[in-house]
Amino acid sequence: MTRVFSGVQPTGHLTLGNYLGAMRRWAEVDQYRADSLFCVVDLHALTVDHDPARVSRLSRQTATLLLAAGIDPAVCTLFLQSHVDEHTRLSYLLECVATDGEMRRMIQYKEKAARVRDRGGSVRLSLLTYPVLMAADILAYRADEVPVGEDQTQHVQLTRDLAERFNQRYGHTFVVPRATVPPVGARVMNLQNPGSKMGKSDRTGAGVVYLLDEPDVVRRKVMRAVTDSGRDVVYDTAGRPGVTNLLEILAACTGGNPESLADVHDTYGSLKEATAEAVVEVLRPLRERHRELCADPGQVEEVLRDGAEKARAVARPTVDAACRAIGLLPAA
Ligand code: AQP
Repeated sequence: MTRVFSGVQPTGHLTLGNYLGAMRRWAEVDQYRADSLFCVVDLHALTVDHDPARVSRLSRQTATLLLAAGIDPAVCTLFLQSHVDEHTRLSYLLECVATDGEMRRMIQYKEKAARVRDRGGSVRLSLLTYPVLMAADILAYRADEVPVGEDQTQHVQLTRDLAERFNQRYGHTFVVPRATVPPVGARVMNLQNPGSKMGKSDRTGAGVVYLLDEPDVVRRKVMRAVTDSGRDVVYDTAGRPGVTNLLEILAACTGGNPESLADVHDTYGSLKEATAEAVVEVLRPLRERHRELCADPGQVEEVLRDGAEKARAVARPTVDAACRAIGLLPAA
């Protein structure tokens, strides 16, 4: 059976980008067709300046939102990365096959490091090595597929390179995984700045729809989305990024085709209204389920405890095999 692994970082409140690019597919498709593991990758949240109490809070909230989105622990495994030591054990072994040049070429590293430096901060070493830990997250489970948004495909390619290199040098140990991205919604852009990805670490949040935004807040953000000069609704990523982003969001929420939707709406106003309502409707059941789950926090903790146990049992034999292959003696 195909195995799927993917994760989400508790670095902020989850966004519509996280949902349309990744979580929705995990819940609606992947968990039913594959042996699936989904992980709140909390160690990755420590790679930038962080408030410990906030990371704890967001880790719980992220797990709760995954359940609210329909992740069903009866058919898949949901857990916290830091609860399974195999991730960090394997990460070190992979650091021994990765090169610093490879790390420095990662687009996300360059962007995030530049942001840290612009704010006068120092770049943490863990930000540079983050893609190796992500490779360990995936390879520990011998995952075949990694369903992600477009921004993560470079990291999955690196994971493939490291797996192939390790297998070649030390004997076949890892499955070489492949990224899968959704046909629409793979890169949801910021509503105020359609040249940038809608991200949860955005400073103002004005162009970001958060999954827990009230319906009126969602409507306001979409209605204030930056559009382009010109009046007609045209699907054109390079020439009309703002309008194209709205068409993509509308298509992802309604199951339509973004190019055909451009013919349905004559004005920016009509497109924005339709998009706002579609987003509100997509998020409604998720918000309701989240409210119910918050009333029973013990349930989420139990899911995470069971999930970590299941995940450990899958990861341990592979990580032990990697240790032996690279030359480490097993503990007596
Ligand atoms: N804007 C987006 N459009 C489509 N997919 C997206 N994803 C994130 N943003 C978008 C996908 O969501 C999954 C989990 O993302 P992550 O937690 O690993 O964080 P990230 O990719 O670094 O994105 P964020 O939300 O923007 O976080 P920050 O601001 O902290 O960097 C991934 O599959 C991702 O592709």
